[in-house]
Amino acid sequence: DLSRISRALLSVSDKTGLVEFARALAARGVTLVSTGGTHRTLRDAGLPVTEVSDLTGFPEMMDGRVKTLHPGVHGGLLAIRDNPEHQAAMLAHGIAAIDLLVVNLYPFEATLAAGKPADECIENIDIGGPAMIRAAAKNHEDVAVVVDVADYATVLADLDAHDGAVTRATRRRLAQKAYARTASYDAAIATWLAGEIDAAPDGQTFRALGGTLAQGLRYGENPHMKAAFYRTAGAARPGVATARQLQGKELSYNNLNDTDAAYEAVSEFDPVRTAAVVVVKHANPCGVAEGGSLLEAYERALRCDPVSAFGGIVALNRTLDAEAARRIVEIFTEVIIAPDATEEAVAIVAAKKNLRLLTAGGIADPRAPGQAWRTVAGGFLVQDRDNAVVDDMPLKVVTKRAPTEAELSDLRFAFRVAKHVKSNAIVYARDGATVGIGAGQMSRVDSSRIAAWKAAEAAKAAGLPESLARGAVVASDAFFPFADGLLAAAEAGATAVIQPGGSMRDDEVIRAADEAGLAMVLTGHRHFRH
Ligand code: 93A
Repeated sequence: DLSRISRALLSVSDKTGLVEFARALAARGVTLVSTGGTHRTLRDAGLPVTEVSDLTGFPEMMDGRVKTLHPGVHGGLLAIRDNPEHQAAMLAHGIAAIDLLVVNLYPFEATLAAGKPADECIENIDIGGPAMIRAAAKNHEDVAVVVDVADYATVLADLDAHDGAVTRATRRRLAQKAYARTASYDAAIATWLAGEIDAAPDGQTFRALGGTLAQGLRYGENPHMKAAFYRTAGAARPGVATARQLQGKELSYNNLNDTDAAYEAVSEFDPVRTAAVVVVKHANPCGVAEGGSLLEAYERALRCDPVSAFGGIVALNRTLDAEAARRIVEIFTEVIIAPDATEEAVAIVAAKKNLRLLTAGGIADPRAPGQAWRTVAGGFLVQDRDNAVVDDMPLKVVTKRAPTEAELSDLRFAFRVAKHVKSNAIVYARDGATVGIGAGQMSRVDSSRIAAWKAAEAAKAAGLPESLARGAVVASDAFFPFADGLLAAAEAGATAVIQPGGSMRDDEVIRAADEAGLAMVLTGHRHFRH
């Protein structure tokens, strides 16, 4: 579990804390090796230090472009200590093991940020540094690698606590940090080059965030905006990035964004338990339903808001079959996405030349961890994807009346949908189908009113005398700050409510629910989505 540190190679551009750290290493009996500038700094401080050229037998050359790129260095970093063949190779070629690598890279990002000319940026692309960092990190079972001045103290603390050795836990942590550093370094270079180059391979100008180009797009959210679609590295989540387009027009930026919203929403429904369909418009669901078959689920989803469904995206959680396909193609639809499609369904969709049909190859796990990014001016935000699922939440009944079994099932359904509706989200549902959705309003009570109004409109469209909100349940993605949003729901005829709770005025909201005869449950989890 412990790796003794006998020899360290130091090669740093940022020399902050270098002399102190090297002195502390020397005092613990560590032999020091270093590259030109680092060597000079250490020697001037009076420390005993060998030059890397003594190790390689080569002088640093080509303006320093080649200084550590040599088996004398990389063999010392990569050799597996308890592998006899590796040991024999070291012996045969006079290679000495390096147990600790301390590198910080040529300041590419800082050079770029300072607005320096391109040739200077290029000269600041470090090659030998990342090569050594990656080698040492790969061999972290034997080698410790430090890429951050802040970790000098970490290493010294380990050496003192473990008699001159670094623990495996520390080495692994440092290795992870090392790869994160080289990844972000190369991403910065790639992003810069993308901006430098006028036409990328797809004929578009784009800036990569470290993904691989999946598709060049004709334009972005608006025609004057250039755009491209990237796939990120790592385990692929079934969805837009894994999907095969079987037919139809080229996908647009908005298509991809909406298709993602639709497929992520429909992935909340376990295909073994139920068929489910989500219809999305402008990144919001305008109809979601479960059913005994995809056809039934589609019909019921459509009923929620048939006007908005026009030109929508339809996502299904099971293999698209002929009967569902036949019905879907009757209505103008932009995209259909499903885990798979039967041959017959494919043939039916083929009659609509422009309609895009995508098969994702599977259904995503709503509980899977992951990350979501979004840009802000001059940077980006990263957060965990919302993988909270209502089935896992202990629901707390707070009203005098507890929901019935049927209400409870609809409450869960409505909250599952609310997670995928932009905040403020209010969702009316009944018998496993949405009947009114209020999305994206700045005030919760406005979303409540819109959802209730939509439910009334849906009834009219279906020729029904009474609003579909009557006798339905309602979900709110976040707590009701005041009783008014809840009262709007009661007035519309809802019988039960699901919401996170946690407002300062929860008591007032619960009292209002009791007075209106509503059953209410709290989830303790919020599903903001902006
Ligand atoms: O130009 S390089 O890519 N070629 C190399 O072989 C090499 N080895 C280390 N740059 C290289 N380095 C980098 O030099 C290190 O990553 C570090 O940033 C810098 C330290 O140089 P010096 O010790 O001369 O100040």
